[in-house]
Amino acid sequence: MTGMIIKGVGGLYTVLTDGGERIACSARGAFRHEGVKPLVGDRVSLSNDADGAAIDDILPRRNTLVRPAMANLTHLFVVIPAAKPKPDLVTVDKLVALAEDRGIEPVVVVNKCDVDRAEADRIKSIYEGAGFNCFTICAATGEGCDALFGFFTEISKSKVTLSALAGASAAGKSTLMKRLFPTVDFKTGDVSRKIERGRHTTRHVELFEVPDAPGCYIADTPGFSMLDFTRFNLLELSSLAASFREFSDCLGKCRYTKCTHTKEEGCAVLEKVREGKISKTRHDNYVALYNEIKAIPEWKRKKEASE
Ligand SMILES: Nc1nc2c(ncn2[C@@H]2O[C@H](COP(=O)(O)OP(=O)(O)O)[C@@H](O)[C@H]2O)c(=O)[nH]1
Ligand SMILES: [Mg+2]
Ligand SMILES: [Zn+2]
Repeated sequence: MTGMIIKGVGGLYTVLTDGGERIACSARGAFRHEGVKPLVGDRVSLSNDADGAAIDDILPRRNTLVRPAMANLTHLFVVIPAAKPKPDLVTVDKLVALAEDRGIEPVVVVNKCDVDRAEADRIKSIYEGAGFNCFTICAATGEGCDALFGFFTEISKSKVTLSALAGASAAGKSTLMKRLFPTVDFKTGDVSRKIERGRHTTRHVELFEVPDAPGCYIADTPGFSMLDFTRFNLLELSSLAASFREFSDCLGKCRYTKCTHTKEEGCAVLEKVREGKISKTRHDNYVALYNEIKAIPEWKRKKEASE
């Protein structure tokens, strides 16, 4: 039997089998001797024996996140408030670049469009212009959410998708989760998780399937701020430009082979910025991130990467 781990607490896993059955199981496979732990999002093979069901093997992963501990993320929905709090697009572009770097499709959701519609539209045009799917919504009233929910259905039509919401505190992630899963009591979940966290310091991730979008799973990751995504050491300076998708046509066309695309003469990226074909905001944020990564001393980068 094969399936996907949708929940894991203290060595006990819930696997949703390809047949649609939920099975509680432990891990028995040889991977345990190699120090490999099954993660939420893992595709696994499992079987029954006298002791009950257990995971025999973990199928190859498409990617792994350490914090939150999960595997095989396909989409990262970056939630940006149009206002209250003021949107921080440098952080947004950091999340987007890190997702790109790991082969996770970033999708931009501009929330609170009721508070500042002009700003919501401005942000939308930046990200659509860069080549991303982008939605403007008001999670509080549900305005614009139908298009977003339609997108969930669309991406999950031919394959299982596994998404997470990321974004600044108070962007509206919890409000959106409640709209997606009106019957799930995330609040209760939060409380019990807090108690568990006090005891073991682990953070549990749980996957929920979107009603009306079979095969579309969203990770509930309470109380964490996408730590993997905000620690920047995981992205190399050399791969930053490739993580800005609208730069891709320019790469390799600059006058200098070692062009950093920040200020050089004859830079093909800067040329497109001047022509208005690449958003100045996105390029400014690229330069900000470039300088931020460059300022991390090598020893610190290595230390953080091994933590
Ligand atoms: N005006 C407005 N307020 C919203 C909207 N969505 C969420 N909020 C409010 O913004 C605050 C933060 O929302 P929350 O979902 O907790 O954000 P989170 O920290 O990203 O989970 C709450 O007071 C929400 O009621 C929206 O679309 N419009
Ligand atoms: Mg929240
Ligand atoms: Zn260049």
